[in-house]
Amino acid sequence: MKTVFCLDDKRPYLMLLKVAVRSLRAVQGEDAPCLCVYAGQDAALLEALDREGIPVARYRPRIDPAGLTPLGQACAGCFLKLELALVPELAHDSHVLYCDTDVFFRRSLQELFALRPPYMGMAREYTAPFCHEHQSLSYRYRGESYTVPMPFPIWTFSSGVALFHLEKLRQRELVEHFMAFCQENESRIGNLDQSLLNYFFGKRITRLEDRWNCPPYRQECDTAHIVHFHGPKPWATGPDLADLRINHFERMSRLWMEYLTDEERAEVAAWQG
Ligand SMILES: [Mn+2]
Repeated sequence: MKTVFCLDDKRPYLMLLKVAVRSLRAVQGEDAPCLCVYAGQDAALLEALDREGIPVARYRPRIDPAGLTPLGQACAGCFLKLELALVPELAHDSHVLYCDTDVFFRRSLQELFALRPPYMGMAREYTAPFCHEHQSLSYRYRGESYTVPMPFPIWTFSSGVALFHLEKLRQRELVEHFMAFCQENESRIGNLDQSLLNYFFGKRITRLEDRWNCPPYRQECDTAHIVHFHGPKPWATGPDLADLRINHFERMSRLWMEYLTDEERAEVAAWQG
């Protein structure tokens, strides 16, 4: 199964991606299949991906950033994962493991790769409560109107790691319906791509165990297979989100830094904040 990442032209995300792929290869072997779906136009960045040996699928998103809210536009890259079933380079992949670039692999993924969730598998997110102002959301597709009742509020699934059953999403125009839902409702939801997945797919999402997506600030992180720098990024030292730099954060940051060259470490040190 391919591990898929998405990237636009935000420079720090390239560094995150490099470590994600280096740690993937450390855990799964040098030939672990991966793909970077790239929505930008930066030749230097493409060169960097090439030097790193990361295969790239250049992709023009269906969800046009120009049609999004200001917050959506600022975070446009996060919506790319919603379109993986439409990426031509993945047309023959029945399942993929999508991961944010801010993850870091620590242990084998074999058990995760063996799972076959009916639609998608995602782990729980503990810091984002499930809440919404709407009883239902609607959208139009091919002249018809559809209503999506909001799922019963239990918890929110994190979109940082998602095992997508792409074949299922391509059946019965499900992904087309989802795109129509996203385009119409991005302005009505709270938490970007994650809310769109949670609200549209609701109970069709299969829960993954916490070890497949664990933030460093949770105590359980020590035994996680995939660490997700959800919240403060590994180089963070400033006051922003300082309350989440607890438990294993410092140690996981150090482990993350070990994947960098001296030059990269110097670059990262200048970001701080
Ligand atoms: Mn993330």
